[in-house]
Amino acid sequence: MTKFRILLIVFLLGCVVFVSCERVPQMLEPPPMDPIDPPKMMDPPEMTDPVIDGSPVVINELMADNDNTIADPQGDYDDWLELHNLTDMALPLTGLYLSDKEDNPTKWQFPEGTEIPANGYLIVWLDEDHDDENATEGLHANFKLSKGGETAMLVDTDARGNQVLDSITFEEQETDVAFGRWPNGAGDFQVVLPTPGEANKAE
Ligand SMILES: [Ca+2]
Ligand SMILES: [Ca+2]
Ligand SMILES: [Ca+2]
Repeated sequence: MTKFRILLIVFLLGCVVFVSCERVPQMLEPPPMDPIDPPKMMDPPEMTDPVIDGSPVVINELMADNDNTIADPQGDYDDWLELHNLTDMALPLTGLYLSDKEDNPTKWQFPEGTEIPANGYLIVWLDEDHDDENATEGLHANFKLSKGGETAMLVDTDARGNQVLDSITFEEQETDVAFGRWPNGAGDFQVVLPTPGEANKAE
């Protein structure tokens, strides 16, 4: 009788283990998952106008046909362009470029040591005069501005990828008439009183 009970208990235990083992794989299976949304692409970053937005220095005024408004340090009445520093810090311009050709944005490079004063102005003579380019007085670029209209561009350094910092496309210009931002430093270009090296004044 005792032997029979032991056998019965062993048999029952065996059944319990067998059933448990059968169930384990089912229990290990992961529960069915809800379908997941496919990963979403990140929204592209908001594009901002690369021109002028954020540029600390802007093209502020230009004269494409200077007959008797202002002479360069060598005494020539040449085309000129005024840059304006919008910040409270003097900024180095070394390595930046000016150009009048969109397909050649690195046409003329600011020489070593060029700086624009805090909130200040800087005149570049656009005289295409190679003697003047080597002159110690004044900045002289290797192109002129066309009276018939064209584009002038301020372009960042090679290291920063030559991004266009500011550009102005102008139509035909009158002799000794200045074209500049109004309000000074921030507004659109319009005919202004010639104020090379100073804040622009409305005509
Ligand atoms: Ca000209
Ligand atoms: Ca000159
Ligand atoms: Ca001015």
